[in-house]
Order: sequence, then C-alpha cells, then structure tokens
Amino acid sequence: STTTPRVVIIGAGIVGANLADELTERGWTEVTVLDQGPLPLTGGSTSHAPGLVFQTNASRTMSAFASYTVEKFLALGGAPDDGEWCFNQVGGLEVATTPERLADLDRKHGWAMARGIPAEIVDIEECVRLHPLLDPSRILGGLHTPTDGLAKAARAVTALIRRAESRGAVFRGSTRVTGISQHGGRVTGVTTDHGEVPADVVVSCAGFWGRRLGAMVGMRVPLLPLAHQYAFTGQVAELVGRNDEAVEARLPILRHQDQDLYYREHHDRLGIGSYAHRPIPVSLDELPEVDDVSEARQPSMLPFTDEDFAPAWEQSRLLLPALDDAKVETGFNGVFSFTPDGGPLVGESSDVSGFWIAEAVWVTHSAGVARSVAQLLVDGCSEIELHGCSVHRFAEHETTDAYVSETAQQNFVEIYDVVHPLQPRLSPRDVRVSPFHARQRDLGAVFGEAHGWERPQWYEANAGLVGELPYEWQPPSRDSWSARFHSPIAAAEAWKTRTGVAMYDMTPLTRIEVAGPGAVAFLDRLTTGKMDKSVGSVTYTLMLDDAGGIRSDLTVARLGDELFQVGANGTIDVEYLRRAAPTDGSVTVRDITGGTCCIGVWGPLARDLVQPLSPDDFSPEGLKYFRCRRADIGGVPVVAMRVSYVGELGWEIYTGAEYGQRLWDVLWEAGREHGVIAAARAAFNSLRLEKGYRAWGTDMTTEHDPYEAGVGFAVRPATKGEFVGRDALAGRDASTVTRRLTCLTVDNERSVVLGGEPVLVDGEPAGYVTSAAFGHTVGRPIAYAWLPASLEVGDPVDIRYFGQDVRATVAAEPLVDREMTRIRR
Ligand code: FFO
Repeated sequence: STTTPRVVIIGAGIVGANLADELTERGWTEVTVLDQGPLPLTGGSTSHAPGLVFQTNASRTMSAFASYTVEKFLALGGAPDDGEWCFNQVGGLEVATTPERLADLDRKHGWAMARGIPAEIVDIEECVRLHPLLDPSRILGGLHTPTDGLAKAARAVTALIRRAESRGAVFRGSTRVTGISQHGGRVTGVTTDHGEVPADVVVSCAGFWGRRLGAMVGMRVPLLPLAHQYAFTGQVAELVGRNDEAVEARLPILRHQDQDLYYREHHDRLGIGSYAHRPIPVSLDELPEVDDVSEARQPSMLPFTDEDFAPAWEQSRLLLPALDDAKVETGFNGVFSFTPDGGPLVGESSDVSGFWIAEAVWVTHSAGVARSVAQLLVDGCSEIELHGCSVHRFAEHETTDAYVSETAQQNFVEIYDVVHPLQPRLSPRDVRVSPFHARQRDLGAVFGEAHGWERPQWYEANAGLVGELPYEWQPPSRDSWSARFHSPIAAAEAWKTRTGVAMYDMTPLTRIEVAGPGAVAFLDRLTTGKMDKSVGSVTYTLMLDDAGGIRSDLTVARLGDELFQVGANGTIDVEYLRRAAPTDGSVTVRDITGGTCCIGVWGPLARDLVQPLSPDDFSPEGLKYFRCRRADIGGVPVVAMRVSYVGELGWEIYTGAEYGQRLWDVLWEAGREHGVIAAARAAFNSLRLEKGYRAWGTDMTTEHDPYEAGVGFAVRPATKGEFVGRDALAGRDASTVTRRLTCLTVDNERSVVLGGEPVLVDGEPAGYVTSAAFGHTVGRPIAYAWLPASLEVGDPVDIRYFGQDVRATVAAEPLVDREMTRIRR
C-alpha cells in the first residue's frame, strides 16, 4: 500500500478546515487537525467572521482566491431557503459618496472585468433599487457585483470537517500545541498538552495566534492581531418580514468605503462592520480565557467599546435613514490578523523544512489559499501565482516587531483608502539607503520606497532640461490620475539616456553570491540556461517551477571558477536558492545586496565617460555585450557587467558599499564634460518597456511559461541536461501558445494607462495590462498586456481606463533598437 506524508494542521478555522479538505481530496489522507478550542466552533477569527465576500481586488491572486471560495462554498452548502447554505449569493454593492470614490469604482470595475468577475457600475436609482435602505441623496453611484455574497464560515467549517473526516482526516479539539519537534532541520511532530503527534509536514493555520506558533521554530511571522468593531442593530422596521431566520439576508452586502464601513443583514437586523476607529492592537496574553465557547463568547471577541463606534453609527444613520428608529443592540471588538502589506502569509520556514504557515487569511480568500497550499504540498507548485502571499517576500526589517506593529496599524487605517499605484508609504522611511544617498539628495531626488530602500523616481536637478527637450521629446500633459507621483522630468532623463549618458542607482536590485565547487551544477539544475561557460560570462536565464511557470528571471555572472553573482528579483529568490542548495557544504548562497552597491552608467557616451578612468579595456572587443570583468575605475575596485535594462551601451558597475560614494563622485566628475546626469526610476521603467524587457512579478509570474512571456530564447534544453521545469515544457514553443505578453502602443498620446486595466478585443474583455509607461523615445504610451495569441501586429484593441475606452494597437517589439545596434555599439 502507498502511504502519504503525515500532515498535522494547527488550527481548525476556515483555513485549516479547507486545507484538510483540499489535501484529503488529493489523496493525502493522513491528516490530523488540532485546535486549542472546542470543535467545530473553536473561538478564533472564523468563529465570529461576518462573512462578507467581495471578490474584486487590486491583486489578481486575491480575486482568484475569492472566486474559488464563492464557487466552493456554493457547492458545499444547501440553498438559502433550507437554512443549510454556506454561501448566500446576495451580490455586493459598493457605493460612492465622493467623486474620487466614484472614479475609483470605475477603476475597480476594470479589475473585475480583467478577472472575469461580472460587475457593473450602477446609478443612484439602481443602487436604491438594489438596496432600498440607502438614502439616494447621499450617494453618487455604485459598483454592483452579483456573484459576491455571504459566506457562512462556521457552517462551512462544519461541512468541511465532515467531508475531510469521511476521507480519513482526524480532527482533535481542545488540544493545545506546546511545541514543534524537529530533527536535522526537519519537522518531526507536534507536542501538545495531550501528547506528541508525529508529522512529516506541519501547517500552521493558527490565524492571529500565528506569531506564537512561528516562534516555536524561530520563524518571525509578520502579523499583528487587531480588534475591529462589529455591531448588531436592534430590529429595523424596514427589514421586518423581508427575510426569515434561515435565509438571513436578501439585500446585497454593502460597502460605504468613504466612511470605512460595511453592512449586511441578519434576518431583521443589520450588522455593521467598522474600520473607522483607532487601530486597537491586541496582545495575545490579554485575550479572555473562555471555557464555554459559543457564538456570543469567544477568546477572539473583546468587549464592544461604544465610544469608538459613535461616529460610525452617526454615519450609518446618514447613509441608511431606516436606522433612525433603530439602535445598536450588541457588538464586539473582533480580533483578526493584519500584515505589513495586507496580503496573507503562505510558505515554508527557512530553517525547519516541513514547517509551513497559511495565516492572515480572510474567509473571503480561505478556500483559494487552502487549495494553493495543498497544490504546493502535493504537486510542488500552485496554479495561482503566490509571490504576493509568500512569507519570504519581506526584507529582514519588515518582520521586526516595530515594523509590523506600525505598518499593520497603517493598513488598518488605510484599508478602504483610494490608493494610487505609485503612492509611497510615508513611514517608516530612510530605512535602507544606498551609498549615493547624500549625492541624490543634493540633486533633489524625489524618492519612492520599496522594501525599505529609498529609490529616486526623478531628480529635480534635471528640471532645467525639460525646457531644452527637442520638440519630438516633449511629453504631452497627462490626466490628473496618471500625473500623480509623476514628473515631466522623466522625459528629460530618458532623453539624456538615449542621447548622452546617465547614472542610475541600481543598488536595491537583489544580488546573490553563489559559490563553491558545486555552484555550476547547482545553478545548472535550477535555471534554464547553460551555466558552465567561461569566467566573465553573463547569462540571462530563468528559474521555472515544476509546471514550467516562471519563478524568476536572473542574470548570472561567472566571476570565477566557483564564484557567481546572481542578479535576482527579491528575497523570494534568495530564499528559494538557499533552500534548494545541497546540504553537503558544496554550495554557499549569500545575499550580498546590503554590503555592495551598483551604478548603471548607460547611454551612447558611456564609453567616453568610463574608459579614460580605467587602465582596463572597456572597448567593444575588450568587454563584449553580456560579459563582465573586474576593473579599476578611478582607483575604485569594481566588477563591470555589460548589461543594460534600459537598452543602451554601458555597464552595471558594482563595488563594496564603503566605496560607493567615491565611485559616484569619480564618475560624476569625469562625466561633467559629457553632460552626465543622474537619472531615476520613472525614466528607467519607460526605457525598459521600449526595449521590451519584462519585469518579473508584474509582466510574468509562475502562471506563465517562457514562450507565452516572450522569453523562450532563455530556455536552452539542447545545451544541457535535467533542470527544474524541463519536462513540463516539452512540446511547447512559441508556436503552440494560446496567449502572449503583447506589446501595445496607445493611439492617443495623452492617454497614459498605469497597469492592471482590462483590454477589450472587439468590445469583449480579452486580457489585461501588466506594465505601462509613456515611451519618450517613441512618443507614445506603451502598455504590455496578456492577450490571445491570435492577435496580430496592427490589430486594434481597447484599454478600459476609468470607464473610458482608450484605443491601442498591437505593435512589433521591441519598439526601440530591434537591430541591437545601440546596445552593442
Ligand atoms: N540582474 C541584473 N544584473 N540587472 C538587471 O537589470 C536585472 N533585472 C532582472 C533581475 N536580474 C537582474 C532580470 N531582468 C535583460 C532583461 C531582463 C532582465 C535582465 C536583463 C536583458 O538584457 N535581456 C537581453 C538578454 C539577451 C541575451 O540573453 O543575450 C535581451 O532580452 O535582449 C532587472 O529587473
């Protein structure tokens, strides 16, 4: 008989129960689920969750999770009338009371379209028809999503437990986990107050208790428990006779985001959820001990604080005048999980293999997250891409108590805010600065922020160049949304990069040193390229998952026989390489981003600037395209790599962080006679799109194979043996794809889209924009989009932008330097 791994799931809430169901469905039947509370109502966040499921989200992944939850819960329960429903599909209505919100609903409607979620923008009259309690004079319109609705989380848990048990899973309530056992870096079991449970895999689905469980294996789980108010009104006259106890609700679930409020029916009463109060962090030690958990008494339900709810009640009565005769009857401050970026936390411990977490998950996304975790465990990869959920997406400082506490509370406060995609966080700032920071400030850098790094977006010092721009380079004015967090100075910086020379700070790019006698074989197994090339080679290559999806794209520079420098896409890559490395000591993997720095010197005059500073050969023959070498530049020891994400002649020049400012100064001084400028991310992003370079995480993810993404050239099966993803790609190539990352140019030069918008072909949604920017060299906005492969160059499409259709045309790519003459000069 075949055996499957013994899995222990900690937590029988909506995530743990779903996971037991998904695992047993896939034949992993040796599943034990433990919970400290009684079954099935254990007293965690699931037990009091109001269950509103709004599917549309800025994140595709989160939307996909939610849609699966809807589909699964609909199938799991009975019809609303029989009182056995797990999902009551009443629809969702989000109303706008300000013009900004109304515009934002247009944008959100676009996301729904791009994700295949039926939704429509509705006028005031229709809002009131859908939800007759609304005061028409208070609202401007709404977004209606008929497939949204109410999840009955506690009932779903019961049904999932029953189904998982029928396949062999064992659920044990009132069993407290006291420790995680491990041996040789692997998990071996779970200790409880009722003895030891052996395990090959442990998945903590402990919700807001997760930090405590993680600490048992030395894992810092970046999650903060916060209390959030939920109130029940007394009977509302207008609701009497509309519903019975079994159905509970017929009106759509309602969001009033301008006041941080949401609503649902409970038979003839209303439930009101509020984020309009101060954030209320909760210490696990303060939670009440509850022996007799019930719907009304749970450790995760703190006493209602009336004073915090007063403004919410006032606003509710304005929006819903029917509440004038009602009052708040009861309420509670419910504890649930917040994270620094609002996303869930999914993944395996870095230090103890076999210990996984799936936490900070809303009921809305629970089934989807559980399915993905089950796929990760059983198949090795998830069909929905997870980089925004990975527990390894955070920089080290982002898991500290101070950071988690501050940012999770910010997330609470800003939960319903209209957020611009380029809006940087205000605090904490100046956490990580490159060695060029002082010089950048002197040049009037306007900084954005990413994982703590201060990253210039443009330099005010270049403002004077805007007036010098030749006519064809002058940027058109923008609509107010795309003009936010943007400056026309980007046009001047792009112009100088294409016609002169510019210095870019590339320090925040993740750099990994891979070294040791096993390094070549190790990298060869994990990537699609040939790694056993000469010292001085640089290879653009991909890492795939077992299904052939793109896990990352890398540059791999061979600095020595046993020494490589890998340019990567963040801490997820560091973690993956670290955990995939052989354990026999033949390979070391080290994140060297922090101790080093990098300046990209790019433009047709780059060689004129750099060569006189160095005794080493920077000539076209001396340092060819995609080669690297150690060199001395103005007395600074560097590694120069002839790579350019902006698509111009030049080098990424690396040195130790302590030499960084000196390197900057040397290049800057020598550059004066060539008119060198410092240039920044806004120009950078435009230039790379013109050159057709993909950004992993935005343009392509594990959901895409290399041929669809247009990076099939980096897969070299003929030149090498086994590598991860090889078998999955067999038989696929550029001619077999059904969808493609497609280059579009927008016909009207003023319509700059920003990414995430739906693309329509013949008036029907057919895909979505990934990255977009104004192409300063080509004088048009550029948008890359996932679209059917049947489209041809010259075909017209429409991009839906704030409710308007913007005409665009499929273009041959890249738009700039297709002949490679600029970059190879
Ligand atoms: N590493 C370095 N050093 N620099 C980078 O800009 C980046 N990336 C990511 C992660 N690693 C990096 C990789 N993305 C090209 C395209 C995308 C890149 C990096 C480089 C590029 O030059 N492509 C050429 C390759 C041709 C060839 O294989 O010979 C091309 O497509 O023509 C920044 O995000």
